[in-house]
Amino acid sequence: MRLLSAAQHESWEASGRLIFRQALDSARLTDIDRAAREVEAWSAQDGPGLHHFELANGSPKIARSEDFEPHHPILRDLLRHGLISEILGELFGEPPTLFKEKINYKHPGGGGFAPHQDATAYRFVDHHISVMVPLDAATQASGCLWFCDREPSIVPNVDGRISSDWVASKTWTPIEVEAGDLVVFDSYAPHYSETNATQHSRRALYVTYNRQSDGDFRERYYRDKRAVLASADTGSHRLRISLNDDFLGRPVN
Ligand SMILES: O=C(O)CCC(=O)C(=O)O
Repeated sequence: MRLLSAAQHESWEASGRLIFRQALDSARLTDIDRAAREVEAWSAQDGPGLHHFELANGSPKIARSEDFEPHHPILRDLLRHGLISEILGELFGEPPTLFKEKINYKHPGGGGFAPHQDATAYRFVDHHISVMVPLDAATQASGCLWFCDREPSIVPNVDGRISSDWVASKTWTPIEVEAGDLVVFDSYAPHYSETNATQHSRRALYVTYNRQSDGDFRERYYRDKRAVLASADTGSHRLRISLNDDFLGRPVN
């Protein structure tokens, strides 16, 4: 049975994004929220996962956690079974394979992301689809995602940051969401977000998949990413948390 309507498929083909309002029920959301807080606590305890910190509103804050799926059964279940996998299966036309997972916390003052396509950061496979699972409301003030319509290929960029002329030539749409919504987007869909200018956190879990027939690269992706970040020459003014040099948060000294 098809999960998505003809109109949803049409909208996906045109824009490279789909929004599902209140797709997760409150019991599921409570479990995910608790799990995300456990992962956040690991960052302060030298626990499992890959964690990145930024200077936000004058003090060090956790900016991102990654590579936690093997260590958290509730998140593993969410990422590998049920609604999200089913939506991805229908969009890919075959079962999805998990490529990577992350939580962007965007606590008050937390940095935004310059316009980019995820495709320039995701090695080993040409095409991915990601799902944003908001854990808090994301508004224009708190740094929601902004998209323009999908592109068929990589657009002009430097280290993943799309050129400002190209950005200025497009129309960008803010996607404001609540906890419980899902935003599905293609790895060629250009997007950006602003700094969180509110007093509330804007946490979001992002989970990325590729087609099963393209192979399972999750372990290799994290091995490669840890090696690249360890050798990245970031200078003192930029913080590198992605293989794209797109994060606008400030480094902790
Ligand atoms: O969470 C955000 O504000 C933007 C996320 C994003 O574009 C990314 O992590 O690549």
